[in-house]
Amino acid sequence: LESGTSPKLLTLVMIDDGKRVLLGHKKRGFGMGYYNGFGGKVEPGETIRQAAERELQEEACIEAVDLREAGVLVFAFDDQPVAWEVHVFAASSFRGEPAETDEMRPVWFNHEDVPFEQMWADDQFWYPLLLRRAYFRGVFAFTQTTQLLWHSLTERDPG
Ligand code: 6OG
Repeated sequence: LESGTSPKLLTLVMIDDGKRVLLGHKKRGFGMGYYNGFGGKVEPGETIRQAAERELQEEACIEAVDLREAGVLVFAFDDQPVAWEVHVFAASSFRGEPAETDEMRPVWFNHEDVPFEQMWADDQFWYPLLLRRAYFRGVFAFTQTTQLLWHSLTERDPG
């Protein structure tokens, strides 16, 4: 493989206390205007888990207590040279108080009120699996950045 073909690694942390989920309203950059979990790019020299912890601290000002691997999402965009591999983590408890940052405004949603119409189109498919703690792997193809063309979602053993 050419060096340019390896996927870009990112993280996404979902805080879910069993009744409510904490989402951030993204104020700038990629996915602006959408509600999403907290995360970003894995930096050189850090593990994927460390990146997840760092981004949660940077974007929501909290530290997860019981961070677990929830699944992996692969995004292919027709206008991006490489696929994105997003490692999804979940936690039900955390230390600190969620606070607004330059990037995100945190908002709690009851499970029945999760605003899927203001979220990335893939979320409605994998969120139910996350809630019942099924480890998932999804592949999603997007065009014009946000239009979902195709997807595949499977449950599997972690690892
Ligand atoms: P920064 O640009 O903030 O990292 N992300 C997505 N999340 C979902 N649910 N669906 C998508 O569909 C996504 N594409 C990217 C990964 C971007 C953050 O947004 C997530 C990161 O947490 C395409 O550094």
